[in-house]
Amino acid sequence: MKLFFITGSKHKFREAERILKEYNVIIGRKDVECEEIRAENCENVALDCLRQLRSEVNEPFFIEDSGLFIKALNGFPGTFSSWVFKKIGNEGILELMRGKEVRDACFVSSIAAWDGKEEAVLRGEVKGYISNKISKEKGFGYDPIFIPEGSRKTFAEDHKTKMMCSHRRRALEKLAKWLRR
Ligand code: ITT
Repeated sequence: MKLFFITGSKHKFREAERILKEYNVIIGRKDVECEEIRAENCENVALDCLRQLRSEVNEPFFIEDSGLFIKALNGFPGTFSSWVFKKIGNEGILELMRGKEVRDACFVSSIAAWDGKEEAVLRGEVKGYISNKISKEKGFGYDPIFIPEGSRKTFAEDHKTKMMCSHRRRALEKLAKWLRR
């Protein structure tokens, strides 16, 4: 079955392509816009988006809504992560976090999928911390400021670890399992 990942993000697509290949799931990319609703959690955003796109996309597909939830900021930027990143970036987040001792954060990935018959919502998350500075290594989005639990390096500094334990991997593994059901 050919499965499409509908996303405007090449980075998200590349990661998903690599991870799903391990499960013999081959994906293609399509970039079709959907209007993201305001919601407290990524699952609702992803499911609403899936339902909007079902009338436009005829093949099996999935979409993903991800977000960074920072404890000391009451979950901000959460479902607004994409917009906030464009507006204030990692510099802005570190500015908001200045002087905060509790640096816990959680990256969430919510996938909404349609296999031609049924729909499903699959969630993955990884707990961690917001670093004190932006790491210089490559990595997209919030990768240069997110340190996963049990590590001292950001996702940008240690991409190998990211590919093993990320929010995206955890949601994609559930997707692969659901497709095989
Ligand atoms: P689509 O909605 O078109 O898929 P997007 O980039 O808008 O692409 P999201 O709304 O899911 O995707 O992403 C929310 C933000 O979180 C966005 O700014 C990303 O850069 C960031 N983000 C998502 N996953 C990330 C990851 O694995 N590492 C670092 N930042 C990530």
